[in-house]
Amino acid sequence: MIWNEAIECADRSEIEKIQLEKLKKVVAHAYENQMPYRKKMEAAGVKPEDIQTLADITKLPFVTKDDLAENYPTGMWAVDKHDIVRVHASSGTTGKPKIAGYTRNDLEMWGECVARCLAMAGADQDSVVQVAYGYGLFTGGLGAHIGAEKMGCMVIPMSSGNTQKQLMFMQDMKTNILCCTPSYALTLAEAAEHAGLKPENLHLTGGVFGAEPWTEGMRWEIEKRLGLKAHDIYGLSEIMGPGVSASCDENAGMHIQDDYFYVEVLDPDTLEPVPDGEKGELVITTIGKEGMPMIRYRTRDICYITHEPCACGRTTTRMSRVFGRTDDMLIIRGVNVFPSQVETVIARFENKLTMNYKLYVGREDNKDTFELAVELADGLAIDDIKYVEALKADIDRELRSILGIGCKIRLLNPGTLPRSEGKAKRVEDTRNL
Ligand code: DLL
Repeated sequence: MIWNEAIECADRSEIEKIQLEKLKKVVAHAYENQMPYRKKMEAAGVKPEDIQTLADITKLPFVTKDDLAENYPTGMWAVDKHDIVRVHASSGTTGKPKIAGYTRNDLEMWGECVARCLAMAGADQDSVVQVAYGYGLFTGGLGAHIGAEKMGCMVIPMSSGNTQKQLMFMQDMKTNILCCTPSYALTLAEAAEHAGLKPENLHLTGGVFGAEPWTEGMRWEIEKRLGLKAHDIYGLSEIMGPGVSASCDENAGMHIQDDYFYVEVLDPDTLEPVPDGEKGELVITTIGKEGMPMIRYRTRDICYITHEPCACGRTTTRMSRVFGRTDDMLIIRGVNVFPSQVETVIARFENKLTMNYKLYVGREDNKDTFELAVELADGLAIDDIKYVEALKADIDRELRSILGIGCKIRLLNPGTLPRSEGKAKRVEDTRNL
């Protein structure tokens, strides 16, 4: 099913007409109501009336995650707080998150975008949709939820974790659409196998998996082990959450909701556009959002796009899967982690730890592993087991409160880690994603 054929299959010229109209509107809105962006426009000497064609977007300044940090918590909001009805947040580069505010219209738009994505995965009004993304500040749970509800599905708001219970609901409620991270889909597959369940004992037909990088190999494995068709869904909290784009049955890239997001792919060094089919940094302009419009937001995600129509009949712009990032953000068990956040925690133990640390990220039994190795300060005894264990517990508590996930901690004698001779290599990620 195509949820909104009029838009998703419109002529490109029709789509571009809508985009231009909405681009002009959002630029005027930001200029009037988003002071940090107005300042940027003034510094660049550009006014809303300078936007007369879609190509004029290149006259506009970029927004980055630093703008969100500098204007923390709500300086990038462009409406009165009274009009914000929902808040979500994701990791910032330090202890403070990036906070997004949504108006009622923004939530309506979000539901529409996600409904389109669910339809790509075969969902309809009769579907039973099990949402196993986390509910809370993370956009995954409530984002998938709002789209499934809009579609009129029966939504099971499981949130993540509780794997045995997930399997019980899947069988007893005859879940046919599963929404979760691809790594959690594999965990569920493994648990199902341990419980002696075969794909045919489940009723799954489609999966809507995203929030972290994954590979074609993982997709095949999930499809085989859960007996469903796996679809990729992309999004980010600053822009909206899940639903910016998703893949259809053709598995030929993710369809972007062109009437809500205008995308550019730029060379991350020169910030010049690259041709369709060439990899670069995805830059997104929200052309329908009120609460926190983002103009030319540098996602740091690497992908390519195409404007060719898809065999499914949709004409929307398609993006490839995400190949990586231009910054050092890691996604571990679905949670965004910046090494700088870990550094903030280490710095809090200034008399006990040195700033010599290394993060090891790997994969065991389809689960991400995450370890912090850090050197003790000079003069501290590593063989005082009681002291070391208590210190580890303190570090773990602080890390959990900032990162939202736990981490194995290894304390080392001073001088153990190799010293940097240039850029310190703080992260060893062996997951090959
Ligand atoms: O991960 C939103 C989301 C929830 C998307 C559920 C899909 C499903 P954030 O926590 O702000 O938001 O993280 C956004 O995650 O910039 C990408 O680097 C990465 N990411 C999201 N979806 C995908 C995907 C949500 N399908 C960051 N493939 C983004 C690869 C993805 N990376």
